[in-house]
Amino acid sequence: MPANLPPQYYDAEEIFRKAQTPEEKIVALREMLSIMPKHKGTEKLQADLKKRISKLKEEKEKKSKSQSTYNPYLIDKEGAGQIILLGYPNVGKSSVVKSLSNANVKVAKYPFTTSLPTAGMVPYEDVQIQLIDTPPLVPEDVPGPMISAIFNSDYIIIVIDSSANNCLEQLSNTIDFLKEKRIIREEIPENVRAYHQEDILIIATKVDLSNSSNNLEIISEFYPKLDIVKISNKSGKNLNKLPEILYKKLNIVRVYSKEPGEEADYERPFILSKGSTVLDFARLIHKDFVKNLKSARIWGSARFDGQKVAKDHILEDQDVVELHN
Ligand SMILES: Nc1nc2c(ncn2[C@@H]2O[C@H](COP(=O)(O)OP(=O)(O)OP(=O)(O)O)[C@@H](O)[C@H]2O)c(=O)[nH]1
Ligand SMILES: [Mg+2]
Repeated sequence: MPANLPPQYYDAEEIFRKAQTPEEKIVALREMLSIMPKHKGTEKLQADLKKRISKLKEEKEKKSKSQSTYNPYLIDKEGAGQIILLGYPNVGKSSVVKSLSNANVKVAKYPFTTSLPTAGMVPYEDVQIQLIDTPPLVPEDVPGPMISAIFNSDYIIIVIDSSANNCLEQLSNTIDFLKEKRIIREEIPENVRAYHQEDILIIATKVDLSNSSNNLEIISEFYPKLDIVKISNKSGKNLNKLPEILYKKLNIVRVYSKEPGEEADYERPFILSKGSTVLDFARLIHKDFVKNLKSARIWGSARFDGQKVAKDHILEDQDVVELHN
């Protein structure tokens, strides 16, 4: 069957050919994969692209392990997922991390307070989400290691100060910067997409101040489809909604394991990306499980509790799974 690839695919292929670093190559290959129509005729090509992506990722990991150069912008992942906050100076990034976690971050009236990324852990139900506070993003002057840190995160949030006169500019310049670095692709505002996420979340801070509602009206006229959470670190407005929003944006599911004849282990959920199957879960537990896996029983998303399901059954958030081999 012919592949019938659209012209955008060849554009992405051209970018791939010109790519210099493994990161750039991975972004281009991912783009090729997402543009490619998914049918029988492209199955082989899809598999080939996926293989090339995972090989590049392995190379990248090996390289970063062997390299003794330490990147202080890169924070090891912890918890259910890593979310990075990006935005102009003084917009309230550190305040958000301080409001939601125990992290000891510095908040101050003057800009350029934060000089290196710092992580805070945000509790949500039975998981912790890693939220990264970053130094202010000045589009013309972002250090390379910071860009690696953005690529490395699982989700990006843009923080804007809704009370500032340049509020719209803060947003559009940050979006433009992310587009230029190919961290976000496709046209904005029609459909904002990042290479590794479905959408971008905007946190608008300082809604307790007077200019805020006017500015936010202007922003929603320019960007009618953007997902904006309006908060105040001062009054606390909408802060309580954030942990759940962060969790949902990570696009993950929690799965609890259960041994036959025993209670499920609710203490330690396993984290999988949405759409993962019983087999993916088995892979996470132990490689021997994958080899010998025959079936599984599920409590939660199955039609009835303890239902026997096949290896390719897709898991839902908070499923309890018992593997049989
Ligand atoms: N009124 C009000 N002030 C806020 C709010 N959020 C943050 N601030 C204030 O804004 C100033 C800057 O806050 P930070 O959290 O340090 O901002 P930042 O984005 O981390 O700044 P840099 O580290 O310089 O990039 C501080 O004086 C905060 O108290 C808010 O929601 N309302
Ligand atoms: Mg700061």
